[in-house]
Amino acid sequence: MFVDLATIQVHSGKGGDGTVAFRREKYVPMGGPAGGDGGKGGDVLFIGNEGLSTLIELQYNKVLKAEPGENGKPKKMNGANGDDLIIEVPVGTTIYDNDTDKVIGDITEHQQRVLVAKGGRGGRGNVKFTSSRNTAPEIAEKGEPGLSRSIRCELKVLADVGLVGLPSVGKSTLISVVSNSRPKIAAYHFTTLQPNLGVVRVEQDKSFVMADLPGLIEGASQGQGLGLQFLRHIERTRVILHLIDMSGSEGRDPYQDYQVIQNELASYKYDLLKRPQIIVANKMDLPDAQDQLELFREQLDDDVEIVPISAYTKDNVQTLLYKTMDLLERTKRFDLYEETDYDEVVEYTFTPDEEVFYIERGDDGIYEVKGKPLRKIFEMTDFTKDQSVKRFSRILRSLGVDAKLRDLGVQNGDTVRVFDFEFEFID
Ligand SMILES: Nc1nc2c(ncn2[C@@H]2O[C@H](COP(=O)(O)OP(=O)(O)OP(=O)(O)O)[C@@H](O)[C@H]2O)c(=O)[nH]1
Ligand SMILES: [Mg+2]
Repeated sequence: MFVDLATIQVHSGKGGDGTVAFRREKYVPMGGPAGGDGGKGGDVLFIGNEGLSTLIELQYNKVLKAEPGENGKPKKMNGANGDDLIIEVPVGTTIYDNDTDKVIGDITEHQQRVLVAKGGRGGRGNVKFTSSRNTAPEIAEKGEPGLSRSIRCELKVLADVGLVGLPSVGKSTLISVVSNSRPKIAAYHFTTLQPNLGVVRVEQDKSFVMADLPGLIEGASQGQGLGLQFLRHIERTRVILHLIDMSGSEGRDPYQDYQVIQNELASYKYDLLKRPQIIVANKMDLPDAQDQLELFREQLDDDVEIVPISAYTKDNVQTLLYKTMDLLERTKRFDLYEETDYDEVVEYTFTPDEEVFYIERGDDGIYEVKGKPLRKIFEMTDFTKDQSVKRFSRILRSLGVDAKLRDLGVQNGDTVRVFDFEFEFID
């Protein structure tokens, strides 16, 4: 089954906790501190794989976690780093932050990597807290917590040329006669329900990738039918071949058909009319086609080239391919996303200009010390160890928390809250 949209929850690994340990060996009278550091938590990464063509795997795995780092060990041994979580996606997948709708990365190459959540740093073991003042520290940090993010993946097929048109105009027939692609062809509408890609070899060393897309209908850009899903796949194509059934079969009016599709391309979020286009007048082997084509030429006032063909008899198809190749060569590559579509945060740790802490007064009148950077220091403190708690107090003092509280009128013995913990303020 073809799936081109998936929303998942990812978690990077928590860092391993640092350890408090001391050497206890024979013949070593006073063993020094020997607690190792925790290992780093695993990152969450996406990687492009050209062998994949659907996001179906992600539909069945909604929550994905990288491994936590291992805790530090005695004898100065550090914990092992947690394994990264590497999520393979087809080339052409855009990765969004589902909460902000910003693009985190766009995978357009095989093996391209996008980091979405860095694993937590390992906590330091007591070896690292040894100093001349404290030669036997009972202090170790806990590992830094991992990150959780809601991620949306959208697959937008990578093709140079996209076949666009109403249902049954002959898109699949055309790709089947010019490429290695063999999609289903039938007289009923919506025969094609997923994009088919084919390589078109024009000359010995000239080829391009063509995408046969599901038929569009009026209102597609507003989500009519499966419209938006289909339009998404036109986004990356550089040249559009707009197919029209010039025989006017099924009582259709070719010029009206043309306008319906042009309207949908114009109303889509990226103005798809900016893409260079060739109008392919198909089914020219049918009786009324020649007359209809003349009428069409009179009605059309856009400056777009019209190439009449019959996909069925292959008449003039080679000319169409040369003209398409020529247009492709004159069309620059473009970036699908603008800078403003991208997530500004490059690495998901602290934003440098963020205030380390701030103080608010709670509903009960108690002062509360908060702040994301401080939160991390708090979460990495082992409050079951006296020396760790003391160290945390020292950090608060050096950051200026005590001074600020004093300025606010907090007195000795008053209660102060730091996240979930209540402390007695002692000057
Ligand atoms: N006479 C004639 N019939 C054609 C030609 N091209 C396609 N057809 C017929 O038109 C019908 C629809 O062709 P498809 O290639 O399936 O059309 P499509 O545009 O892919 O249709 P959807 O996938 O439903 O959007 C089939 O019965 C084809 O045999 C042509 O050049 N001449
Ligand atoms: Mg088709």
